[in-house]
Amino acid sequence: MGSLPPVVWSDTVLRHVPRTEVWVGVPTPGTEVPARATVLLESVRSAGADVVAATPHDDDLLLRVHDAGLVEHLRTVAADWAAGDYESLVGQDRVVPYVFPTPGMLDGLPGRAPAATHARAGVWCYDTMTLVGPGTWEAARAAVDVALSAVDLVAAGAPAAYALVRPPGHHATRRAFGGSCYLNNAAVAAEALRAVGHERVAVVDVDAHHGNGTQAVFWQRPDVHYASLHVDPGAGWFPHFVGFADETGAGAGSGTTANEPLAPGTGDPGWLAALRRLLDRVAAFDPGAVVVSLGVDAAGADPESPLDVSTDGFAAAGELLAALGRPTVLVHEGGYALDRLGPDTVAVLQAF
Ligand code: SP5
Ligand code: ZN
Repeated sequence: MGSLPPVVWSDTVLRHVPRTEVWVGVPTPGTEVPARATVLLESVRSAGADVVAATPHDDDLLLRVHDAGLVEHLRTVAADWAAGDYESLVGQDRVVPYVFPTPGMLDGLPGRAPAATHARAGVWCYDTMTLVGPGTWEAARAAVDVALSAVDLVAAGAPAAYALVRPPGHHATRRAFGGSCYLNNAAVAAEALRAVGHERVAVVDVDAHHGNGTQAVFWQRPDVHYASLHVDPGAGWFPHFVGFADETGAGAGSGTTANEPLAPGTGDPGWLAALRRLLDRVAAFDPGAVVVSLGVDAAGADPESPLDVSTDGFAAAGELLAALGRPTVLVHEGGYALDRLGPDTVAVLQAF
């Protein structure tokens, strides 16, 4: 049992309460709950980690990743929804989209900024599962501060630091949120590592789902390598449309994306073999620093993924990630089995 890297924390991440998510038209209980973070905090404390408070950071790095319109929308839409009085009109206090101005809807026409808040709700969002409520913006923005504070620790010489955050980020694209994610914490951390002088940065995404947002942000970037192993979207799993093995980047970023889609049911041997293949590519890229998108929803017990990774498997993954030998910022992503979150996350962190 080694000691853990420093853990960065902010109470404000607890303020996002999804309550329900609309899936196939039905409000189902949200799984990305505040208790995830409190369970993780208790687990890392019990394992002896130093927990340090996040410090505020301005929007400069956030705006390298996200369109200012998305940021402004998230900052204001909950208050606008409350003022629109949807709660008394229809009993809904969460921002829920009902129409999406997709390329197919506009079909080349010049779409206008909508007058109604319930129409605006679909402009910056791509699913019906990622609702905005009171506190969502505050929590999502705090998560970015936590990730940036973890980068600060590594920039100051720590070999690794863990950003204990929620809501997660890797499904958030430059101009759209979804998949329980609002702001892409890991992508902002990668930009921050670039900004402190690392010429090449790798993002290794071990969450059970493909990080379509992070891949999209860095798709054409030669300086940031995105590598992910995840349940095969071609087998019917979120994010469905992307995350396939033949997606390897474009333009100047050709060859700086790598995906290892895995069959549902894949356990430790297949998962770790895929991680080794990805890490060989990352080592050849020779990054100055690494961001790990640390989702632990590949756990066998997880309600959101059909992968079957054990706590020993996560410990082995931690050893492989640490063996890259690069300064590493670990940013929490998914993991929804509350009894597995702590042990699996600590198992990864102990290797550092
Ligand atoms: C960060 C992360 O792990 N996001 C996962 C988002 C996956 N969401 C897809 C959900 C598909 C339907 N799930 C049914 C559960 C209903 N509560
Ligand atoms: Zn996930």
